[in-house]
Amino acid sequence: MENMREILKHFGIESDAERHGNGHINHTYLVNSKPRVILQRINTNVFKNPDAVMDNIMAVTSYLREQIAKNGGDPTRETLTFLRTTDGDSYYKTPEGDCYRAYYFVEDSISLETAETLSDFAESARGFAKFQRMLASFPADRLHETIEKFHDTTDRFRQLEEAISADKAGRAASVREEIDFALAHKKYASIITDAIAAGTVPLRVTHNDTKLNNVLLDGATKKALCVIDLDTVMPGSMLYDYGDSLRFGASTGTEDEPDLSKIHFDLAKFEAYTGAYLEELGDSITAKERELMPLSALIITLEIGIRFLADHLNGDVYFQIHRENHNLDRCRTQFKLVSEIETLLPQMADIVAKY
Ligand code: ADP
Ligand code: GN1
Ligand code: MG
Repeated sequence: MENMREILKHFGIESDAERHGNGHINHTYLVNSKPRVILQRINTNVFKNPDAVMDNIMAVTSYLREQIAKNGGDPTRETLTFLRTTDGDSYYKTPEGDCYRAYYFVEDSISLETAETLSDFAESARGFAKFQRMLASFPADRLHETIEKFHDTTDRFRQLEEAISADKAGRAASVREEIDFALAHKKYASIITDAIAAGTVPLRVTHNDTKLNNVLLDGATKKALCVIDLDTVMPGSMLYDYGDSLRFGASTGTEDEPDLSKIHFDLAKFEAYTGAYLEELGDSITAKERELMPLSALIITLEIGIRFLADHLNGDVYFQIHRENHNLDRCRTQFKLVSEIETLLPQMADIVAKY
């Protein structure tokens, strides 16, 4: 990729790069330099203010570096290390306005798309919980809100309703069943945001995109190593982080599985994640947060489901798609999970109470 060679020169690197990873938002490349590097084009349609994104990331990673060193860890493997451009900037903007950043590839690590074993999934819980703990004393008002109302489920419903009325891609009539499902579950939307407003659930510095593939495990020990994909680190509720991990990792299938008979919410995975998460967080979690843990998995799964549905209605302008009706398939797995979680809530509450 000639274009990538030119861009890499601005980071002082002479090398090739190839596409890498399964993210839905940024364009990620693995660079064959020594040491290897990740080059990423920031999706500026999603992140309208790349300066704010990079300012957050540089502040958070340098804070984490200090914390990790203080705890006797290895900052070069346990957080991301960004390269400066030859002009000393945290990202490079091409004459066409594309924004690229570069950071070291963490060697001998793995990034999972599905939780194959309970212990790998429990490790991911430890990774995200530790991340939250390390950032507990980070000054939250230092952070920019990189995407406004990112986890405001009520506002996500407003956006869905806008997409239904606009019907830009002419698809609304064909997804009546999914639209009806979404609207029938709207009652859940404001539970976490209301608790934040009432002060019973605290705002913390959270990751906000805690999919399994956003935490690296050590390839040799399989222990949680490094939390990545830091674009959405902002003040938020830990409930969205906790719930989002379960949405993705406690499903028995992939997020875009077209065969819904393969999609179930796995209580054993729920327990593995919950036990490890609570153990790692210790007593820093409040009673209200604990109480809302089971519902949080439902609420975030509903939220992401309606975002996929809204994007399908808008003509697939937000999430990268790789086939026809990809966002609709993604929406359907989420709604299947919502239905199952709804019936499992009492059992999930019993599990939370055990830890
Ligand atoms: P996106 O925002 O598109 O999800 P990510 O930052 O999550 O982009 O990167 C996409 C994928 O690339 C990750 O899921 C992971 O598999 C891989 N990856 C990203 N950064 C690193 C890194 N520093 N070391 C190893 N793998 C990485
Ligand atoms: C996107 O970038 P990626 O693939 O890690 C999205 C998340 C969704 C997720 C669904 C900035 O995450 O909010 O939960 O897809 N990120 C953004 O898979 O919108
Ligand atoms: Mg990612």
